[in-house]
Amino acid sequence: MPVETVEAEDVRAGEFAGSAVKRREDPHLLTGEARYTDDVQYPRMAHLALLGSQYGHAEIGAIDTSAAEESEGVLAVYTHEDLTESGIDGTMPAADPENGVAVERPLLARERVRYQGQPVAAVVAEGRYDAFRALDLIEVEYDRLEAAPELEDALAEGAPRLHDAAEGNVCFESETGDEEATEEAFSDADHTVALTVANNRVIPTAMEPRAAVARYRKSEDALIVELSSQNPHSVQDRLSDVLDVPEHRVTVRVPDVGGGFGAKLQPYSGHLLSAWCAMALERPIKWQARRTDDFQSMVHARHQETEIEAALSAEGDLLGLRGHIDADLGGYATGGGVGIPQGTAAMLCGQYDVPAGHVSVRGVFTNTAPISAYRGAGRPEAAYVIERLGSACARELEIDPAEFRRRNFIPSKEFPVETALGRSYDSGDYEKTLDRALEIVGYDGFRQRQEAAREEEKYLGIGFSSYVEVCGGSSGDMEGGLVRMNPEGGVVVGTGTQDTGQGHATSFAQVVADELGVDYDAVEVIEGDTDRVPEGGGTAGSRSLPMGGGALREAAGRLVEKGRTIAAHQLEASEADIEFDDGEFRVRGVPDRTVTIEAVAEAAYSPGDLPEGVDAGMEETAFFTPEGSTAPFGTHVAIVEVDPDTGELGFERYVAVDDVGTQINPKLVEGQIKGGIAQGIGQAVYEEGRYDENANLATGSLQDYAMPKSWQLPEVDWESTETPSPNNPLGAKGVGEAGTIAAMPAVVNAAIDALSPFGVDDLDAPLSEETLWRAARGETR
Ligand code: MCN
Repeated sequence: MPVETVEAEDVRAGEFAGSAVKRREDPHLLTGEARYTDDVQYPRMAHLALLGSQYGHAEIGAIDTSAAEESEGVLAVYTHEDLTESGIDGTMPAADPENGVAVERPLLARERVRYQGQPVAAVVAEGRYDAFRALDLIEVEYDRLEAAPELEDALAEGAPRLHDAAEGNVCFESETGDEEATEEAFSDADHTVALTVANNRVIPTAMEPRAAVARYRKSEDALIVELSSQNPHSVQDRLSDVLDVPEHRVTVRVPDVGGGFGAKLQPYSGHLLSAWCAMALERPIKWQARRTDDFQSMVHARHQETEIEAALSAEGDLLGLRGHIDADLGGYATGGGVGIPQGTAAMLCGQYDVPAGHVSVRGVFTNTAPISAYRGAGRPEAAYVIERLGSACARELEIDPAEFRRRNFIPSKEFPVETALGRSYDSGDYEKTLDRALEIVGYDGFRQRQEAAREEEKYLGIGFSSYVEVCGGSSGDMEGGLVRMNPEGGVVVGTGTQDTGQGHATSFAQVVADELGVDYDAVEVIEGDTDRVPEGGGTAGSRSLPMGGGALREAAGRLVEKGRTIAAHQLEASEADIEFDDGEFRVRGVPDRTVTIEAVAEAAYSPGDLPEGVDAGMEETAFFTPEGSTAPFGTHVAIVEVDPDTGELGFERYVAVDDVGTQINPKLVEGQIKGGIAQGIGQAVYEEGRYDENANLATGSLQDYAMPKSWQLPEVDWESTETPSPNNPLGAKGVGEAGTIAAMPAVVNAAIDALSPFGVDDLDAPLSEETLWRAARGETR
């Protein structure tokens, strides 16, 4: 049953956290009050448009901008040279991997283009369509080069080299685990099971494409950029670095965001160039990417090819894991492109107690859009590989797949643990979520039902995914939280996290209302303004609640301590005798001597009412660093039916039991899980970014790139367990990516199980009708 929402006014004070309070964001979003970046207008605002390369790999000769410059409404046309002539170097900071090469990422291509759609020139014009018209008039001399759009093209002998510094197109190599111990485990094994698993390329497709509006106030040397982003402070940093403006003169504001999903973490050429153009032309500049711009030049995600092998005892115990990942980086390495596959390698033990492991990674340049974060960033890839392998091991050893998992789970008493591949998990109880999922799905009778259905030529399959992920910040991360109580009792809170649909204004208000014992409606949440909120790390890696919530709780706790001092003075008692509960300070043992936190706040702004040595004001900022990351987990089970005559896949059942530690708002948690599942199913069944042999993007629009539609998605039976995290004061684990991480292996394993009577034991996602139809006939695509 879906979680029932409650109205905040029906929740008892002090019990907001843990209640499924209705999202306060929704009226604003549903009544058209929301204001996205493209809604931002300023007088004299001009429009920026970018010319993307039409080729995936080419040398650039002369660029003739003269006709574009003459075109109606055009104010300026720029190429890379114009940027360098203005005194900036025109590049974004290069990812600099250990054991690898750093290559520059130009804002506008210099000498060569390495993926289709790479920005080559920029036009600024009075109107948006004036700018688009002028793009067609720019003459670029391209000298086409042989392209390497696929990993195998880029790694082939004699492959075209994308970057002089990267021999064999390899950007970096890395490894994790203990090779010697792993080889020993393999030499002791009774069985080995090997699998090649491809994580298909997906293209993050938020409803709102990228956008920015930049203004420059010359007299103050101040740059103000409004943009659709997940991480305002890092954008501020990047603008300051790339444009050489001191950080304190750069303000970044984020209006409503129509989805980010990881792809809006970093600013792109269009964002940075809007700001540069605003400075150069001293006019407000708007850049609004079109859908096709986003398909071609926003980051893509996932594409990895993995060889993985398990060493097993005769009874089916995992003894060791070894593997190698070839990770597609695209034409340029982003920080995410380098970090994500290394994160995948480290997550490959999954929920299992694997005594020894070793995984190597090779990051490879291809003539495709750069790869970086997309919901889950590295963990969906790992869950897909280990959960496919788990099911393959069970099949080969003829052990029930649920039993194989249970047998190899890390026991709950072992936590915290560090895996053989170097990841720490804070807490967990893996059997509990598996057992509950099996119970809900009715696993006991399933095999008989499957058999009976097969006799009627109905092919049902069940697929398991017992996933774990690591998210929610880390001991090397920090987040700021500001809590201010105004003299009349209203509370304003701010963090450096950034809502892009997750419901932060609701859940952060729940946390702070409980800490201060005030009414939920009295708490206002601010995000997305670098002038108004403390420094922070934005929204990524499901860190906002564990980190931002942790910071706000700490700041609110300090406010209560300050309040205690003031209350002691007002109540003429010793501070040690003041108790605080439900928004009231009381003298211990004297129930009628009380003062509310609101009255204390009022006094805090009247210096005459304050005890000696106490500063005026009721405002605290805390910078929070947790003890460590959090490791949410769960089991998802899909039952699908595949029609071997048409290749059509339908869902009969989808059960998810997740554990994200303590839940602040179960409705938000449920929504995050279900939205995440939709994206995991997208990768499993529908979505794939494809290039042709000339490195042209063949899936450059929503006509060619299949996003799942609501009617194609199953109803999800969702339940949860709560194993608190010991690593943050809320006990909360991140939830924002868990559903995406879990879903894909459950669905692909289910399809393999459904087609097993046809001898199918392997399938490559996405499970298009053609793929499944061919598989039922013994063909691979
Ligand atoms: N929450 C809770 N209890 C928990 C954990 C979380 O009540 N134990 C609530 C939080 O308070 C928050 C929401 O659930 O309102 C998600 O919190 P959290 O797990 O901290 O994740 P983030 O807010 O940091 O969101 C990031 C995550 C990521 S990395 C991507 S990508 C993603 C996602 O969330 N992109 C999204 N979910 C998205 N949802 C929408 N609608 N749009 C996106 O772009």
